[in-house]
Amino acid sequence: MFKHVTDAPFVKDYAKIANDGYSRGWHERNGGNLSYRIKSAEIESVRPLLDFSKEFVPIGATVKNLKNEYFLVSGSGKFFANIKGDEENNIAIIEIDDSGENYRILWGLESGGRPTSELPAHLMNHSVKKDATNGEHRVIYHAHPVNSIAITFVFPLESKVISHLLWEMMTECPIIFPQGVGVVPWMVPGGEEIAIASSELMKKFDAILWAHHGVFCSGVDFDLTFGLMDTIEKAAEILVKVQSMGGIKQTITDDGFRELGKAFKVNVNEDYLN
Ligand code: 2HA
Ligand code: ZN
Repeated sequence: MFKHVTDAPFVKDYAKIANDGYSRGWHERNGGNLSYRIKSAEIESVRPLLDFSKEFVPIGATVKNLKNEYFLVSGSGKFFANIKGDEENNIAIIEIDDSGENYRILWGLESGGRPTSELPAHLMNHSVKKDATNGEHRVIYHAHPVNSIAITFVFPLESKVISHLLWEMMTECPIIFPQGVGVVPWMVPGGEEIAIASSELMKKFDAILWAHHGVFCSGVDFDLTFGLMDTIEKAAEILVKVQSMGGIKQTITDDGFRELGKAFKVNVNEDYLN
């Protein structure tokens, strides 16, 4: 049992990752959002500090398999720069109701506010990933990393093309994201349409590139999810540099990717190899 919600390790880990993302330059102003599906032992460890008196309000999506789950989420319009050290005003613990259609705030956003504008996309992605990974994935992370956005102005917006290029940029990429990266064409953010498009792709991918906007990643814990974002962004940065030096002159072959898959016991997505 903790004296403050902010003493709980899952809240500390959340704030650390938010701050790391900010330090990387991925969260200008209120850009990006982060959500964590809280484990039951973790929610019990802070339960006496939660306020169960607020009304439930609509999510804007239906997430039946997340009913009665608890999430730690960033606040709409809140700046990642401010999360660490001022958690209670910038993030919130929310509870999903029995229908999977409504949520209420149990803690946080003390000076007012709502959960992230991308709450429908976050919860629909959690819903898909909970099923697809037997409950293993708990983190959904959205950021605005410069190079990952930049490449969506130059290369075809096709999952196969972008995935293959990113794999080529760094030998460990096909091991870290063997399925590749899904690509969502440009859409208005914050709504149901982009949430549905993203969650469709999340059935297959752990990372999605939103054209001209940013990246969505899913993972087991904060470190792995942040690590995935970081790897994709680094590969995108190398791609920008290679392109700026005149483009690819030599690269890793597709048989090389197949050998990597064998050596590291991962299934590199054969649909994306030639
Ligand atoms: O400002 O990143 O996609 C938050 C966002 C919306
Ligand atoms: Zn965004």
